Amino acid sequence: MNKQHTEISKFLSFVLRHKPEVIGITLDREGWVDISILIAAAANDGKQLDPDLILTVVADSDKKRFAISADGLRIRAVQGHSAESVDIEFVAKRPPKLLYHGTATRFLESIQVKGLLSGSRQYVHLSQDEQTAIAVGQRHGKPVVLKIEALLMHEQGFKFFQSENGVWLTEAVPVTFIQ
Ligand code: HQG
Repeated sequence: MNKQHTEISKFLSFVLRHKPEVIGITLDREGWVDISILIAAAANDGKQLDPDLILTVVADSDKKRFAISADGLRIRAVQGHSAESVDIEFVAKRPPKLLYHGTATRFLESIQVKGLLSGSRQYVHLSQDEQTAIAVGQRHGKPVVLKIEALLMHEQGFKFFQSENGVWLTEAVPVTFIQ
């Protein structure tokens, strides 16, 4: 991804996950917006996008952050939302025995007391492998990887979901399930 594409990806993450109202668009409950509406709204905000550019950024996104609807007309972020208007109906899924959460060492003390909380996002994000979790944790500081007893949680009634790009989601993780 070149610099221009990374900038567009960040812009799309911002408006499609967090603050659609900043450019005057609304997302439906499943997080979708018409690509043509997005382009027009972005133009009013001084951001020049076009359909090809958007499709390129979506295709090149390392984490597959975005999806295009089957008819090619709409776009959404597949996970990571904080916007309250969005409530994607993820299908509950049985997780593997262990999932991983990458965080920074400075958060450990609080996590040991409160467990993992979703904060401003709708879900706690969990990774399928330790390598991915390290990269996630590094964004916040000195990384540390927590092992989560996901299957045990699932067996005790906690719901797990997996977004289209493989990220596992759950509402919160109580301390007892964190190794
Ligand atoms: C921490 C990226 C103190 C939590 C990644 C994390 C991911 C607590 C931070 C996705 C806590 C929230 C999400 C507690 C949790 N006390 N700190 N009780 N409970 N935390 O960015 O998981 O590149 O909202 O450990 O790849 O880091 O944006 O969540 O460190 O999939 O596509 O609070 O974002 O994807 O930080 O990352 P975030 P995250 P994208």
